[in-house]
Amino acid sequence: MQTTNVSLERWVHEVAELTKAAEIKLCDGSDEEYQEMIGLMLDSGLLHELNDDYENCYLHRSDPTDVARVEHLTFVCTPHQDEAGPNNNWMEPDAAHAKMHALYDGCMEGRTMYVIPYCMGPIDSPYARLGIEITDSPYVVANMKLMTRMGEKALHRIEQDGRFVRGLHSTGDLNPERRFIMHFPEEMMIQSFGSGYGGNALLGKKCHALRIASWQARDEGWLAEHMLLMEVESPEGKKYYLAAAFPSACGKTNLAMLEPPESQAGWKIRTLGDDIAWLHVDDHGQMRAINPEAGYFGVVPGTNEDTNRTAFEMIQHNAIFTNVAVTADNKPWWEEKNVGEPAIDWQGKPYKAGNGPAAHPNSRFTVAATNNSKYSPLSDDPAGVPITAIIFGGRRRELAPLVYEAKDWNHGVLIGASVASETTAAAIGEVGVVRRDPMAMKPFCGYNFAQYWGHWLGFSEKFDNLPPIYHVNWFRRDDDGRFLWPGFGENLRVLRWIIERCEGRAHAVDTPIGALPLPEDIDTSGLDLQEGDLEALLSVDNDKWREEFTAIEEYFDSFEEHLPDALRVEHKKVVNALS
Ligand code: GTP
Ligand code: SPV
Ligand code: MN
Repeated sequence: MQTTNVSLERWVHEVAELTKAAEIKLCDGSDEEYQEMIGLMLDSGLLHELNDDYENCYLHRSDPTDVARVEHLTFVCTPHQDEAGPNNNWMEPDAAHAKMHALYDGCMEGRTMYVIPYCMGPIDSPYARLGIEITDSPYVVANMKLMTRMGEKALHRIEQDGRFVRGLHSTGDLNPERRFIMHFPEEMMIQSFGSGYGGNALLGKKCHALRIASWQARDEGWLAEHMLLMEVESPEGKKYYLAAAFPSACGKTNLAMLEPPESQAGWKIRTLGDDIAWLHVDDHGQMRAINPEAGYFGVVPGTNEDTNRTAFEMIQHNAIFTNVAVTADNKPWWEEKNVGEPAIDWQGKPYKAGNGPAAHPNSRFTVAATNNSKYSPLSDDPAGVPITAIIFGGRRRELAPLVYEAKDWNHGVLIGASVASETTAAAIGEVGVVRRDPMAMKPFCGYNFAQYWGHWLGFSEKFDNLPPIYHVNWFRRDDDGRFLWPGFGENLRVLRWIIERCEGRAHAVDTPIGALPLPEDIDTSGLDLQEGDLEALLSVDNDKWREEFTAIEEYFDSFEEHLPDALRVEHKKVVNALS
């Protein structure tokens, strides 16, 4: 272990002593090292080769009890429970440290401990932040290589800056009874034990870039958000940058890589990020954003030529698949792939119809962002991109219209804070139940939501030219369960209305919840919508919204005296308008 950072050196040796690791390997992030990890995992059976048509692609089957994030085992550890808020599980830091210390004791005996330096954000960006993840998992090393700027350059910057987040991860024995994801924001520390899956184990992602970063962002005056970041270029060549927050498995990756349908000729989409954005207001008062990540850990099921051709092609080379099924000729397979038949399910058993889906509903791909044909080179711009509009959204089979616009920033914060969405397979627990998921950050905000909303509201006190805020819902259904809106590439039609509004050109009608387009304000050329679908998608039922606002108020009340007055004021304004 070679580093000039004395405190890093000391910490690594402390961890090695505690975990009794046989060997310490400092990762350099090279392609050779990546191939070495792949080789190790092929030998140990952690990875499986796939058909040669999928060049340099591999399959990993995680433990069947370890297939998604575990919100009930994820904690924010602060001296006072109020700091974590009712939105987080809380543990007192000393108790959490003691618990984790006991779990880590000897957990890497006879095994290699990998030390991964990584940079979240463009390596030379003032907005980027550094971290070190220590792990005993070669799967984590390989995934971190694809998803972050990892290795020598990151270590060099850590040695220059001195500040970095410390993350310690061990897969342990994968016993769900001994699984914890702990955050110590004041110590800039993450401790994860007992899971090898996604956001539980790839600590740069949700643990660092959202939970710890949101805490830092509050202190430093910026925002760390669960948002995709995309460029939309008009046929005239004008570029717009949208940041959109939807809950897990609610369409961020798909929107970020949107393929314009034939009817939308001349429009171009480029991806900056599919999951996380860090937003800052620059010296000129312009809100800008970077994507801290450098790769995608995306939902596989549902990906096909029609829904997302970009992603479909992107995962045919240099990808790691986790928990998909395979065909008889050893190609990865998943529900709605629309080609091939499953032979072996995600658990490695012969596939039988009636035994549930062949691929796990939360099966994922990992790829470097540069695999994406719509990758924007601006992803590496240290200054980030100027934000045209912020969009919130959720998965609501009822109520929420296709799109509406906030009256101003503070009303937009209320809209964000009021987001509710049906739960998905991205986290362990029941699927399809509506729960409140403010700003799509319920599982990811590293401190009390009440303070977080206060932080958002504070932007309108400090800055004048903040981007307008919108809400979208691609997931409205009729009584038979049919989606009213075709979604995917056709979502561009809605983005076009948003962009036209930002340009001051498009028409809208005021309603108590915000401004909506009329059906004729949305381009529906070439769409085969059923009679009345668009009207239903753009209708606001005041009675139902009054009920919704009662539920929102009850939720806000759970934050007691911490709730910002300005949010109550915004809530009251809408309630008055509704009655
Ligand atoms: P995380 O990675 O968990 O944060 O998810 P995400 O927000 O990136 O969601 P993603 O784009 O991966 O979509 C999740 C699921 O929703 C996939 O199965 C998609 O096929 C489906 N989906 C995405 N966009 C649309 C849409 O516009 N309409 C419909 N009906 N389904 C969609
Ligand atoms: C999410 O659940 O929002 C994800 C997947 O993006 S994970 O990395 O597992 O958190
Ligand atoms: Mn996500």
